[in-house]
Amino acid sequence: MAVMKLYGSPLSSAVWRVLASLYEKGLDFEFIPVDMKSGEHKKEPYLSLNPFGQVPAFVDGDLKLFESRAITQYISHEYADKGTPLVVPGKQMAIVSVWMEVEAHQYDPLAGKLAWELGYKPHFGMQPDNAVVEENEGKLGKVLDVYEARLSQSKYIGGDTFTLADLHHLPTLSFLMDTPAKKLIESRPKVSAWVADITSRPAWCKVVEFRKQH
Ligand SMILES: N[C@@H](CCC(=O)N[C@@H](CS)C(=O)NCC(=O)O)C(=O)O
Repeated sequence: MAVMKLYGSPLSSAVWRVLASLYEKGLDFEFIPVDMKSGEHKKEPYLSLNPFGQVPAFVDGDLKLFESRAITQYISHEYADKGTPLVVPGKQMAIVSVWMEVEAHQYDPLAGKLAWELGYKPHFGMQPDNAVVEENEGKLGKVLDVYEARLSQSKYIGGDTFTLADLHHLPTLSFLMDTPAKKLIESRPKVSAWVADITSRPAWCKVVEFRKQH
């Protein structure tokens, strides 16, 4: 059987999300680097894998996917009998889905802006925009207040076990922990304990190792 293929850049947080799910499942895959500097992601043949010209893209046999969260869901369902069960049955999954949506629509737009300002911009030799940082820190703080209350009721964000709802947060959470925005996490005890727990998972440590090696 052909090994599954993950296309992307090792600098991409959306690629790290997919990597985390592959490592949690213990699956074999081939990583195919996409040279974003030369604009490879905006040209054919890459556009036939992701017509929006973004990374990641993913191929498993005759199935072609893009959108990191759709890829992690495919991997979790298709390889349900392997590694960590990242999805759960019935009504519990409905709750996990709620928190996957919260991650994508409430948390990620703010965390992503902060990661850009405080992480990527300095990495590329650019100055962060302090007004954008301040605005988004304020908004993300309010979202994390909801998380603090949620994590007072359950150990993980989607319920009592680690699921995709937690995994989807890992790239930006771990990124923010390397920036001054970590104060937003450290000032909330439940959020802080949750972040420490999920970022110390062996599968996530493998993603961190992957980033160092590529
Ligand atoms: N919602 C998409 C977002 C993908 C995305 O924004 N990828 C970024 C890298 S993290 C990218 O390809 N940026 C280049 C561009 O948009 O031109 C996903 O989760 O896969």
